[in-house]
Amino acid sequence: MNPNQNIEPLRSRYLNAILSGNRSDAVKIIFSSLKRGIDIYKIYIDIISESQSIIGEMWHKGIINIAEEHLATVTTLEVMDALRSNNLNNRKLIGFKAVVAPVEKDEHMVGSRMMSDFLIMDGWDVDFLGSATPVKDLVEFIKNKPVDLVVLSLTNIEYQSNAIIMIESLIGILPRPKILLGGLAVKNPKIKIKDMKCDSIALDILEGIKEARRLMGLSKVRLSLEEHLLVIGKQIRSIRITKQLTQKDLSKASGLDRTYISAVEQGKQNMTFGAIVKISDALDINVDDLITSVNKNNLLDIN
Ligand code: B12
Repeated sequence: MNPNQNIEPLRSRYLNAILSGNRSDAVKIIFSSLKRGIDIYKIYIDIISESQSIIGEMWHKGIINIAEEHLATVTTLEVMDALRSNNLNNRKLIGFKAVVAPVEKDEHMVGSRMMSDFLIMDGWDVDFLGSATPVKDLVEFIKNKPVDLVVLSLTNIEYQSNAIIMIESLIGILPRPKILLGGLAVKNPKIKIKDMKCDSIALDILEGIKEARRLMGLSKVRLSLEEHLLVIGKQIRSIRITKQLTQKDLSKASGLDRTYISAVEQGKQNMTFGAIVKISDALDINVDDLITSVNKNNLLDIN
């Protein structure tokens, strides 16, 4: 399958699966999309997140009731469990602790759970607190354990005063954790950015992960050799599939053995520079683009 293909049919199948609470179908749709080369971030955002928004809108419009909405949401959370577990194998722990919580009274929790999963896949130790934690309890919770970063999610703009109070209370904790804010409401024109005394505000999950790292002084991400090889291998596989080439085609065009290509794509082959040039030529891309893809993709291709 071409990774750039129209994602709509997959989303529609996924939506039907979660609406009927069919966990096994939902997991199958997501994992087969992953296998076919669809980027994991695209899966989270364009399939899972979009479907959850559609489900929520159906509830808001009275098309489904709260029980049906809950069934779909719980099914999605189970799919996210499976997806996250599948992506932990090659993760390198970065040694920082984060607490992720929606602001007080905000019961929208799927977005913050996604942010939490991405942090875990990025190597963070994360406590995810589910929905609507009261300020007092959050502060007590954090006082009792050293936390490097508190990630707050604000979905409903009506609760922005709760976000402000929460941030001000967290600022008083010693040692003071860094505070990052995100969520649907931060894009709302009614948001009072200047009243939010947090350390950073991120508009989406990828920016959130980058900001989280930057706040810890990790803006320059250095990858190990294994991680470089994994990212380059995934990039080669993705470009090969986009160009509708088989491994055999790429082997023939590059003059490299098919088993070598297979090992490269799995990140198991420490390529010579000559092999990188041959593969780039065969894929009709610049060597530079292949190498710099490492910097662009290390946060996307967390697995
Ligand atoms: C699903 C949903 C619900 C579900 C929530 C289920 C659950 N357990 O989470 C239910 C049915 C419970 C619900 C209830 C309500 N909802 Co509602 N809901 C939605 C809906 C349709 C989708 C939200 C969602 O889950 N999206 C999927 C997730 C994955 O996306 P997301 O939350 O945006 O998160 C993404 C990003 O924002 C980001 N992100 C999230 N958090 C963070 C944090 C950081 C740090 C970073 C970097 C990124 C990040 O990452 C995610 C992936 O991209 C939205 C409208 C919409 N289309 O978005 C309305 C919406 C948020 N709800 C709304 C409202 C008004 C309500 C109710 C007040 C309705 C009512 N009358 O009771 C209640 C409030 C309950 C409460 N106390 O909070 C309004 C809010 C409007 C506003 N004032 O801001 C919206 C916008 C609908 C609308 N168009 O009016 N809702």
